[in-house]
Amino acid sequence: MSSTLMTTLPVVSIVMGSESDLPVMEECAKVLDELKVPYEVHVASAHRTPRRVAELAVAARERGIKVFVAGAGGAAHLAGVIAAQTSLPVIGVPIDSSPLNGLDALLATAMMPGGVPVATVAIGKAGARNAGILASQILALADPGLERRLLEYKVFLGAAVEKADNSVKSQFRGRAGAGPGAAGTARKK
Ligand code: RP5
Repeated sequence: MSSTLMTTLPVVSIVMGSESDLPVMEECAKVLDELKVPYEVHVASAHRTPRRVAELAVAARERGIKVFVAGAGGAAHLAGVIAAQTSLPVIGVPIDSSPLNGLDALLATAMMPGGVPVATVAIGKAGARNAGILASQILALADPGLERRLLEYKVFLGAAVEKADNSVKSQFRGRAGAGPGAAGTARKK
């Protein structure tokens, strides 16, 4: 019962480069809510408020933070700049906020020089959600309760696919060419 996550003090720090990134980064917050992982949220920009980013990175351990999740778009240096100033793990979320639809942010976030890793997830909302799950998986190494909630989440994901499988099969049932209870070759033209 000595787990850090038994407290309400934040253990994940979500940082985004702009308020315009919030609709994407909200997905990270949502999954942390579902998994009951306490977090803090900041807007700080590697380019517009570099000193603020440095303060957040350097003082994170003192605040009890264990993992950073940093999301930014365009020339996305936020995750890398945080990683440069802390030994905490940093997960980077490339955001599709530019004319290049996040490809620029993906490369800027992932292509870090040797020695300064950023664990980069997919572009956009799926990436933000995965960042929350990955942060939780890191924390779960020392938290059996969280590990249990992550396993329950996997069961939930599997059940959703099985439900979809049944739903799609029922839509094809009775159609010419469809096998018993399955899609079969019904879509053959
Ligand atoms: C990046 O520039 C931010 O992370 C955001 O994705 C993008 C646009 O920011 P705003 O101009 O909307 O503030 O630094």
